[in-house]
Amino acid sequence: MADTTSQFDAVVVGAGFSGMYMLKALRDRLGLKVRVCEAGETIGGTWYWNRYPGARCDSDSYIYCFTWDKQLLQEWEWSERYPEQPEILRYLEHVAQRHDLKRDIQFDTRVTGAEFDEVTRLWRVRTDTGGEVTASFLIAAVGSLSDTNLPPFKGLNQFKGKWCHTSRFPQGGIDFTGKRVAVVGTGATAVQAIPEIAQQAKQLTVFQRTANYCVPARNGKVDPELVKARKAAYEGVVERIKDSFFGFEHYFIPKPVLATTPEEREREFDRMWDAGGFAFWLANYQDMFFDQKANDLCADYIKRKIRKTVKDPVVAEKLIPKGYAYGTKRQPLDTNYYETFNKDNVLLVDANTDGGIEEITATGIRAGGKEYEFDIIVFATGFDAMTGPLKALNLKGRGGRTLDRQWAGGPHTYLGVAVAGFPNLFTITGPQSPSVLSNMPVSIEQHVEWITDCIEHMRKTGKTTIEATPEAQDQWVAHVNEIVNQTLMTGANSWYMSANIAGKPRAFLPYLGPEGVGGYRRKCDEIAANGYQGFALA
Ligand code: NA7
Repeated sequence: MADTTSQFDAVVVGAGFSGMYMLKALRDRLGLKVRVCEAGETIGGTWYWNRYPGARCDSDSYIYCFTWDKQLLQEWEWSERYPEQPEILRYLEHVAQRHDLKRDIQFDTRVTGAEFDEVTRLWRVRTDTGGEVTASFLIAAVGSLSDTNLPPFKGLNQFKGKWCHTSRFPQGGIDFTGKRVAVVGTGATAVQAIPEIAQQAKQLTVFQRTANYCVPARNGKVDPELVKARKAAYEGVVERIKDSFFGFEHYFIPKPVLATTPEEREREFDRMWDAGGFAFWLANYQDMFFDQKANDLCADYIKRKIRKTVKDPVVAEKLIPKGYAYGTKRQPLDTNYYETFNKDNVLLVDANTDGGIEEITATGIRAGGKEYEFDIIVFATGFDAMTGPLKALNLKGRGGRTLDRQWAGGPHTYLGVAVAGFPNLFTITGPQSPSVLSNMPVSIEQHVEWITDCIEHMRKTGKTTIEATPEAQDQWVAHVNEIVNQTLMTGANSWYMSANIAGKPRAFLPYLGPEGVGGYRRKCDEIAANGYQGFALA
């Protein structure tokens, strides 16, 4: 689109699920003049960038979509239980076309900095295309997992083969046929990619730093009768996921696992295991998140499954998670992941038993003093989650303050949607909101609607700025930490705990509310109904 105007009511950064809906709501509901800046060449965000083999959503497709377009809920047909990356992109392209979104999105444009001008009360937003625009509101729709983490491995620049990160996979893919391939990392991404790459590669070597607890995805076609029944009752589905703990139709078993008989819990574990997906994680016995003994019972079930699936007992032992509680790292969903290690062309190099990566060499990787040769290295090393993409915006709030400085000890936000000292900035699914601990579209829609209502309220009441108070923010941060400190989550070196990246201050990034996304939604609505309690409006 032509960059002819420079003054907007709102600038939205990012055109994934959140940016697209934010544009729709502000433009078509409130009639605002909105500009969306998107670094990619088209819409999609996370789903534009993450095009590695096997990339697929881990939420069921019938709830991984926009629920505000009721007609589309009826019309759109997903091909499988979990939508694959190209299918999600097709869906989002369809939404963009249907709601004429692209005319307000400037593609191939990365926001490089933004400052709040305290005199004009406008945000001045700069981009890498050299442009500068101003806006009353700045809305970060940058995604929680969009800032690539490529660890500073020594020697990467001397590698003579091809390498890439899964979140910046080349368009058109990579042909692994006949190649010696390394995958570094065993998180949710690698668990999807490894079985796919192993089918093509001559030799695949997986470098594991921490073994993960994987549960079966059980992807496949959904029974047409079930699809029909869900469509007929979509309103109920939407109400339930909005009011649920994690934005799914999953509910904890309230009875403590420690109060069950071995037979009873084995039956329940089998049922969840057979259901596939996040059932084993999010519809398990609730005490497993709080009590190590309860957790051990769930973890033990998975360990037995791993030992049963992986034929070589030495490899199986390497794949058994150790040293942290089940469910405290993001649950990877497995489609032939463990089976892949039974293949003759697949080798597992485990940092704990074989030695960690020391260096990337001209011909491959040296780990544990041993040289491994590769044609291609795939880094599935994750993201600087949640705070990374916001810091990368180089924001300057009141008095030139920066997030880098304010968040030196970890994120400080109010509700995960606002930051004290940064007026008229909203962060969709920002740190300390349920975000990544929920089915993302549910949390995205909640934030977008709350922000839209807030801006509408400001316009009706003649307010020009809104800003979280430091007191409300401090209380929120304390509340977020107090709750998570009662769980086992803090014991894992997870990206939830900011522990995947050396030097990142250890802090829990999302919000694990006592009543989940439903309770968080009620809290946000109550704050709005009480005249935006904890915010200063001027
Ligand atoms: P993750 O879950 O952060 O996984 C990254 C993997 O890379 C994980 O196994 C890491 O080991 C490993 N890693 C990271 N840094 C290094 C270094 N320096 N050396 C060796 N290995 C390393 O990212 P994903 O992309 O898989 O998933 C991110 C989210 O995307 C996922 O949770 C879904 O929400 C979608 P570690 O476990 O930290 O020891």
